[in-house]
Amino acid sequence: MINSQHFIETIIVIPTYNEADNLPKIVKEISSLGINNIGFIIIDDGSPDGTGKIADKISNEFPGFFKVIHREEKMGLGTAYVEGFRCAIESKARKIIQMDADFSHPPKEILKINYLLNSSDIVVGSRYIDNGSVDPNWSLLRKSISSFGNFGIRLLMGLKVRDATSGFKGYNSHVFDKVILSQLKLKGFGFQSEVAYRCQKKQFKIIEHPYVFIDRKLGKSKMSFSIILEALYKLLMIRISK
Ligand SMILES: Nc1nc2c(ncn2[C@@H]2O[C@H](COP(=O)(O)OP(=O)(O)OP(=O)(O)O)[C@@H](O)[C@H]2O)c(=O)[nH]1
Ligand SMILES: [Mg+2]
Repeated sequence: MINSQHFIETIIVIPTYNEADNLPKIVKEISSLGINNIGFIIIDDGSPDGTGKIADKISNEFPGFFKVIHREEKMGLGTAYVEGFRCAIESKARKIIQMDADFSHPPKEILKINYLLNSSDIVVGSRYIDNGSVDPNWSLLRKSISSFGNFGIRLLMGLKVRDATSGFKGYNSHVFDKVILSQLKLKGFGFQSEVAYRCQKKQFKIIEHPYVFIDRKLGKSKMSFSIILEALYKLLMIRISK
């Protein structure tokens, strides 16, 4: 249900593709954190497992702002976020928090991210600062892929943020007055770093907040060296284009 009379302090933006089991649970857990005037935007890409229908059902029962954007087919994380952010800005939310649906980004950290947004422009959930880490159960190979990707992207893009590929971030909505959504190019994994790069160029105040990334319990990870190499190449093109 969309209740435009609600003042929205914080909107949680979640892209979904086949998250039927996770979505109801994560919305419930976030709602129980006690954040005032919280809203949700779900961007579902025609998930074959029916996530879109489940999102509609939650929306009908939710007592505040809950918008579901349905897209016909899988079009990538980056374009889903761009649509979600656009909708969040239209709804005049003051703060926008992006996260995955699969519990890799622990919902309880939203409380701190939301709070830190009172004294910063952007908060980056970070696995690579003290008290943050990747999933302790990851294999050495998966850890190496993640840290190689992060190190390579930081170097390539000159990024100061320690977790350059984080998908767990909060923004004060005024950030998008300067970071222009229509200019964001990357559709996949590289999107997170492209946003970090464009935010750094606009000299926003960025705080990193540590969290422990937990691997999805359901489904198999798609991450690989080839995905990272593709992101590195596309990010390089962005860096040398201006
Ligand atoms: N709308 C939309 N959502 C997507 C798309 N691809 C992934 N997602 C969602 O974006 C979030 C992050 O995607 P994941 O599949 O968890 O990506 P990941 O964490 O790099 O990979 P895993 O290790 O498999 O978890 C999840 O909530 C997904 O459901 C897409 O093409 N469209
Ligand atoms: Mg995931």
